[in-house]
Amino acid sequence: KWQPLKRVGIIGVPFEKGQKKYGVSVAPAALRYAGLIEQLSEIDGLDIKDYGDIETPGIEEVKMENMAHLALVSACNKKLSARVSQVLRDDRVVVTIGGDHSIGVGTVDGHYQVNNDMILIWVDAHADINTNKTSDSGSVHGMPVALLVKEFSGYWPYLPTMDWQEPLFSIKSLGYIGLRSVDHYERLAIEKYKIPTFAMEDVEEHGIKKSIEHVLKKLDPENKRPIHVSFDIDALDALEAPSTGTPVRGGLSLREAINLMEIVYATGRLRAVDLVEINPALGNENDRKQTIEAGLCVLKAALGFSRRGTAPRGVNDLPIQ
Ligand code: 5AB
Ligand code: MN
Ligand code: MN
Ligand code: MN
Repeated sequence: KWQPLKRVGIIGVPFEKGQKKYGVSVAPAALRYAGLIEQLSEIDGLDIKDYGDIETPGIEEVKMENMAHLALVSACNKKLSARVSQVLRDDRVVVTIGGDHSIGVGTVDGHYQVNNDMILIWVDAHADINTNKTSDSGSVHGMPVALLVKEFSGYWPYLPTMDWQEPLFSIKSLGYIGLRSVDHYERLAIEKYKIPTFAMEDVEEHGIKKSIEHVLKKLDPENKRPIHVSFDIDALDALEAPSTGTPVRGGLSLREAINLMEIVYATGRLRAVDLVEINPALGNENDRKQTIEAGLCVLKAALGFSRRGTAPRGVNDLPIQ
């Protein structure tokens, strides 16, 4: 009964205050400049609408222990959440281009508002499930999952400016793929809450196809729940996607990431994809080009691009002379 939705809505989020390096906020412009809309439009039958960028100027900072720029992160995510809900209500798959991964708070919150039965696949080298008590960096891009899940509310203090966001999403609806740089308390959380996790050694053992299939089956044995994939470009091997703030060697190949997305697409249940942490200011010209190209390949696979190619519609012979 599920069919891939051929209508797509694009949101750009030029936001970088969830981490410390300059440049992630340039990614939406860089991807658009590289031909994001044009390339997606070439996919058979896709109807693309660009919802523009989320901007939140003039927000006043608040102080929060070991949590940088909370008020800015909060304001951006509040606006983003509303936009994500709007795109889904317009009956489109929402594609959000970050920005750093702190924007996962807004995309998942906005998705949950519309589909409260959604499942979340976090594809990342990192687990992003630190609280301000467990984080070594104090950067919110390492905390979005902890902010989102209701099971974690007791681990947070009162967070000023975050009243709009009620964590209702359950950790039981979350799975991980690609992990290889997990902090100690993050690992404790994964074990305590039995989060279905295919870290790199598990991908090694089962292959990427079985890995994503196992996670999907575990979270949704009846194949009936909408899917949200939050894809951090650093899930890819640092040699394949070098222009990112926290690169880690030994990650997914682009081929594996494409295959993962193709499998999710084929379910017909993909309703939201985030592509985050591309930082065009890091590395040289070639690094930047390679990283952006990899991001575009991942998105195209998620939206039904076929590596086999597609014959022209309604035509059954080559043009005759
Ligand atoms: B990313 C680290 N766990 O909390 C932390 O890129 C890294 O969104 C977070 O996955 C990486 O600072 C955040 C050490
Ligand atoms: Mn991340
Ligand atoms: Mn990461
Ligand atoms: Mn990163």
